[in-house]
Amino acid sequence: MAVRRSIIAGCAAVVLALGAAASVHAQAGRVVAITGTDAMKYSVATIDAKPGEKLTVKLTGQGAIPKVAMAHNFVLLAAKTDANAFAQAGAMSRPTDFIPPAMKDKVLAATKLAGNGETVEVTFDAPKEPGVYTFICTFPGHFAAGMKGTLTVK
Ligand SMILES: [Cu+2]
Repeated sequence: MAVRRSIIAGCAAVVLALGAAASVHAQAGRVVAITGTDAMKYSVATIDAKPGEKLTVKLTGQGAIPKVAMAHNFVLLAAKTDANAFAQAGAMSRPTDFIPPAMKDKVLAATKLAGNGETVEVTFDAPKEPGVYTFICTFPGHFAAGMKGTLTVK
């Protein structure tokens, strides 16, 4: 009985492992590679997507300034979100990677912070509703310096 149970458990583990590998591959979606620099700009500021399209944004920090003073993230905001208010509230939220806890419901997708030489990524489904969605870097001062872009769903 114990032997039979372990064989069944073993088979289940293999099936689970195969399933996980297959779904990781399927979940990557279209990759959008973006670089964030010390100039506080995204190398890609406009992204087009189909409604509901699966996307993986990979953001790489590139520069010479230490992470504590210069890091970047990619935060996609829900339609009609006040990006300026979000960035200002975010600037005071270092423990949550500058994403304001009170406005968390406005976040459609977000990466962690990438310092110089680091790459962070997030996989998400583009909104189903056609429109123009704003993405911003919430590191203090970066949105004000122009670190923003748009995801156009059409
Ligand atoms: Cu930034």
